[in-house]
Amino acid sequence: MIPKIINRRDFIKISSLGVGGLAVANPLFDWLTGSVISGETIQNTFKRIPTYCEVCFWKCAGWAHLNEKGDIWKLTGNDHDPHCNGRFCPRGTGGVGMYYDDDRLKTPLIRTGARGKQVFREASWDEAFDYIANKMKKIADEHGPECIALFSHGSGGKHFGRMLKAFGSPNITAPSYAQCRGPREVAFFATYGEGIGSPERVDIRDTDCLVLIGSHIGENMHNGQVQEMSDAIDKGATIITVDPRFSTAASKSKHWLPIKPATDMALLLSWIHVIINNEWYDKKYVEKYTFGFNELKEHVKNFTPEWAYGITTIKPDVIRKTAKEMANASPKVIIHPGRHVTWYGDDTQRLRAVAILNALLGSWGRRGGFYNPEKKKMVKLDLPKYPKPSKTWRDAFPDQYKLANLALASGICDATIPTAERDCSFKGWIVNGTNLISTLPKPANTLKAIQSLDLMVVIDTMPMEITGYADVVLPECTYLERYDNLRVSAHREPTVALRSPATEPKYNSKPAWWMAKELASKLDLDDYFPFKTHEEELDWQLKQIDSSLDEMKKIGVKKFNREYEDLYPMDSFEDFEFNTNTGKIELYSTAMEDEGYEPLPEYTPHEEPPEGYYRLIYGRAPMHTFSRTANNPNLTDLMDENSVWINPKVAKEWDLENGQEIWLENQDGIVTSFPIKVRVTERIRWDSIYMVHGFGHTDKRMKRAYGKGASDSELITQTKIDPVMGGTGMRVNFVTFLTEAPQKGAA
Ligand SMILES: Nc1nc2c(c(=O)[nH]1)N[C@H]1C(S)=C(S)[C@@H](COP(=O)(O)OP(=O)(O)OC[C@H]3O[C@@H](n4cnc5c(=O)[nH]c(N)nc54)[C@H](O)[C@@H]3O)O[C@H]1N2
Ligand SMILES: Nc1nc2c(c(=O)[nH]1)N[C@H]1C(S)=C(S)[C@@H](COP(=O)(O)OP(=O)(O)OC[C@H]3O[C@@H](n4cnc5c(=O)[nH]c(N)nc54)[C@H](O)[C@@H]3O)O[C@H]1N2
Ligand code: SF4
Ligand SMILES: [Mo]
Repeated sequence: MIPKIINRRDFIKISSLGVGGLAVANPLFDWLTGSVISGETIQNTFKRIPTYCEVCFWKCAGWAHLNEKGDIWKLTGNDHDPHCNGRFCPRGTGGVGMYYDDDRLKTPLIRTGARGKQVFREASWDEAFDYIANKMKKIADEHGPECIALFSHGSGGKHFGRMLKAFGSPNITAPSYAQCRGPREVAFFATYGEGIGSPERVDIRDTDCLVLIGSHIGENMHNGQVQEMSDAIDKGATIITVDPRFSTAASKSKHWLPIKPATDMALLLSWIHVIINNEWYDKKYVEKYTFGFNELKEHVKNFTPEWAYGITTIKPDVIRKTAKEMANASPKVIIHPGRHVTWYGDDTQRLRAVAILNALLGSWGRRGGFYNPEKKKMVKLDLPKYPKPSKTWRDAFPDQYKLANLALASGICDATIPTAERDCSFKGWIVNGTNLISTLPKPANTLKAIQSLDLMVVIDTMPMEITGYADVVLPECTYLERYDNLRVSAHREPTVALRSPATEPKYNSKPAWWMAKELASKLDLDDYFPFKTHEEELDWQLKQIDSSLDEMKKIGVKKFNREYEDLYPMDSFEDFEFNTNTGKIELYSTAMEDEGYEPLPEYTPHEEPPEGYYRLIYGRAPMHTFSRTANNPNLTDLMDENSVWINPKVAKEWDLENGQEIWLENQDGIVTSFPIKVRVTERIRWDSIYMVHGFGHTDKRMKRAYGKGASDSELITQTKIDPVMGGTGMRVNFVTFLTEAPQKGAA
């Protein structure tokens, strides 16, 4: 049972503990409600255990506090962790709800009925592993081990990845690339020879001007960034937010540019035009470090603010004024690269324009711009060499997506559906910690791929939709009940953080490390897991860097000195060779040109909503993470459904009222499974509607989440694929409203 301490009232009390004075002094702390209790100030704690949070991938390090009975009663941030500075966000604080959730997966399951019908029987771990190992061997014999793919988001991916590479498959993928930040990494790599990484290397703490283009920090609760943005505002930084919606960030901004969606490229090109034409760029920096300035200047000569106005609806004087703000702050200015950037299919090019703008303003490698992160170098485990695979996912896409530097989740999904032309089709999926039904676009496509598999294994903590399609479901214990790999993160200073179990795994659940080792053993791959326990492995690793498991259990986070004093390498204007073909920051990208892509970003118009339809845009709510928190008792107490934001003009036209339940239907006639409540608000443009991702769950085994709100994923039946790296642009769907319940079966 859930201990009393985390009932609704107490949780909200915990969440707002300590906010008091700060909240008055700085309304920005409203965003951080729940995050301002520090691990050092807690009373009533009998014992505290170090961990890092798994509620999202910011991975804040903190403490699980136990009471005298040994129950986990509170989670707080670790003061020495740069990801969180001692404060968890509301989701992190509420993470304990994942442990106490009664709907959790409790024991291994083997499917007995048709896929998706959710007829399972309980099985022992040994039986489940035998089943999987036999199927894996059969697939390897018949098709090759490369025909098994791992989809993973989260810590367990590393363990299953080791097992799969040892088995002979390199096909390991995460939706956080082709459905999230892939285009950004490719664009910055093409420009600077380095990606952005996570946590983003943005020096918001010291910036004078932060430009957010659809990056809704404050609803996107990436902890350290929200805190730094709040501090920057206190210090007088200018915030410029470009968003068709009046986001939380927009409400804290000096300039809100309510852009017509899908037209950001025109605004970016016009800003570049203005900055070059007025000679507002950092001349010394551009001269010393960049390549292709003259080509860029020629390229943008016609992209005037007047031209952009016709496309973006942003007035020319606003474009000029905001460009001037950025120039005034240069080099302490950040045009934020965003994170979920797979929007319209020309995303790599849009992010190239962002990278170029930063280069013109001299912000890369400068204080208040982009810092140079450093990671602690770890000693690798001494494992046998992995077998050399004879094919990879890439073979399914000859001559496509040539700059993709990681495997595409959507690509492997597509390649699983058998066609006459393809020879690299997949026969087995291992799915860990990713609810592909709501994560990949085009759910019907995902289901088609799943139906053609010989083996589907799902490792999860919850009976999410994806588990309903598995042959074998393996219940993982939550992050509060297990060790995991060390968090070795790149930041201003290198840090290493430990996740250790605060309590025994509940029910018959187990950690991913143990599952991967046991499976490896059934596959005769024991040599790849040379340690008896994960604990031993971690202790060995820590000892190589002059620490130990004992030490880390006491401190949770260990900071190391930087090896090089180059946090802001370009501030000194010393010579620097960038990891690009020319050794310079490539305003003109030779890498793109070599592969047949536009070396300078071009504006391409995107399709507009048909009459009576509105563009579907989606985002985050501060108290939830994707679909993974939808059943968390603490967080559903704070928000248990999403709503659809509709402009008053549109609401009037359709005669819609605040709070009214409607269904959404997309351009392909797909209707949401459940109704969603209308929120009439000026905060959204008339040509778009907005909803928070992660709701509208269809799996009845999740009692709190089932049928609450609607799913944006169901409506994403069209994508625009980025030709450069295969990202799936998902904001190309249009919806209309149904005020009556649709006929049964219509959806
Ligand atoms: N329609 C739509 N699609 C999107 C997005 C969107 O906004 N809208 N966002 C995109 C982005 S930015 C990203 S990064 C991806 C995110 O995609 P995912 O990470 O796949 O997100 P979730 O749907 O939350 O799936 C997480 C799964 O992990 C399980 N889980 C949670 N904790 C654990 C654990 O400790 N162990 C195991 N084994 N499982 C665990 C949860 O129960 C859940 O089933 O989605 C992308 N797809
Ligand atoms: N609370 C919470 N925080 C999270 C997450 C979470 O699930 N919950 N997920 C994390 C993850 S993995 C990611 S990737 C990030 C995602 O967060 P971000 O990278 O910040 O944002 P996006 O999801 O790309 O964008 C959402 C915003 O884009 C706006 N928008 C829509 N269309 C357009 C357009 O055409 N142009 C412009 N300029 N704006 C547009 C929307 O109105 C919305 O405000 O959030 C992270 N933080
Ligand atoms: S930002 Fe919040 S949810 Fe994400 S890791 Fe940190 S505390 Fe956890
Ligand atoms: Mo993401």
